[in-house]
Amino acid sequence: MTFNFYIMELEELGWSVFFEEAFQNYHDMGFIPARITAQHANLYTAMSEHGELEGKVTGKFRFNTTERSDFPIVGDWVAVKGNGVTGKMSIHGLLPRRTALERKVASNLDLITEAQIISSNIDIIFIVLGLDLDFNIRRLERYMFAAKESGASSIIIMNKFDLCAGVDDKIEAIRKIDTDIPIHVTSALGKEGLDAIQEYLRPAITISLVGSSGVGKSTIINTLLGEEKQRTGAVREHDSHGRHVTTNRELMILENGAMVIDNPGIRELGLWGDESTLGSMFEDIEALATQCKFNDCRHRTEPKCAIKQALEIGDLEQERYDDYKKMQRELFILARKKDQRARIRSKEIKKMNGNN
Ligand SMILES: Nc1nc2c(ncn2[C@@H]2O[C@H](COP(=O)(O)OP(=O)(O)OP(=O)(O)O)[C@@H](O)[C@H]2O)c(=O)[nH]1
Ligand SMILES: [Mg+2]
Ligand SMILES: [Zn+2]
Repeated sequence: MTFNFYIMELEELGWSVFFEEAFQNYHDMGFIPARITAQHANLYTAMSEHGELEGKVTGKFRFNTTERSDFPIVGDWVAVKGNGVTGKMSIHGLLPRRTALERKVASNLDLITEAQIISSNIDIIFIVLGLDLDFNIRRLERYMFAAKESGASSIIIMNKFDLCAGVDDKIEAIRKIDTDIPIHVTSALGKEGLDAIQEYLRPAITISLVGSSGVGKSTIINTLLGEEKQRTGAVREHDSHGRHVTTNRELMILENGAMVIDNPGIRELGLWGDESTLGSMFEDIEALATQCKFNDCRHRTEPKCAIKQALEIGDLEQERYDDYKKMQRELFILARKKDQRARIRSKEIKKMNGNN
């Protein structure tokens, strides 16, 4: 017997055949599945058939895990030993992620390049922009890249409409990057335009809100929740310290059964992924490149270069092209670092085996 008022069915938490199959071995060993809803340092909270549970990963899990991205994060399904009476659990395994929103993090002066998972097993990403802040299409491109890489679908919310005179030119700029992505204009504070957002909130659907600090992510969630659950805050001066109001990720369950993850504002979204995703965002550029005279045209001094021609006559915006090159270069460097890292790893493993 447990003391939880309401015990959720796994399907209500987003469980599906995908996880069922991945869980089979754990099931045979007597584990139960749970979905991570919050994390404070190394202490996790999760929802399960036994209600809410709290606990850490086991020593063995820790020992066997080298990549930061292989530790559980909010949204993940994990295999646990749990006790519904005490509310305690220990986490023994991490199930594969159906979708994952990732970014590159550089630590130790960029010596270690690794992925940080922002949220996992999400269905829809809400990319939130604040219409009061300077509209930066290049920053948005990075969010759109990460969203595409994630495997989830995404929408754009242009919030704080009450502080902005016009949005048409901004929408037009977005349409140049993506002709299909749904764009919604809202005022979370004035509770305007949120009916359209409500449509996305379906039972067992997981939504993650991302965007810079102060754009109104938590305010949107509060409005959707119908209560002031998430702390919100005025945008302070653009100093680099202590500007973020939300400091912890949390998965919340709305009354209608949808789940939302509030995220701290992201200052810089380092690209994590591969070039094919970039190609799908810049199809026009890739198509132009196929029309260059030379197959290996670098679009610099080569004659009959379709890209240079398009730039000259204004068919292709210089800024957009520059950004494409920049992102391409960033992904190239990332791929090289990943390679280096994999080589070091395999050397380490060989060494270890050799010493045995
Ligand atoms: N005028 C106006 N202000 C808004 C709107 N939405 C949010 N705000 C205000 O903007 C400030 C920042 O909102 P938050 O919801 O805390 O922003 P956030 O995106 O969660 O920020 P972080 O948690 O730091 O990432 C608060 O003072 C809100 O009241 C809006 O539609 N219009
Ligand atoms: Mg917030
Ligand atoms: Zn060319």
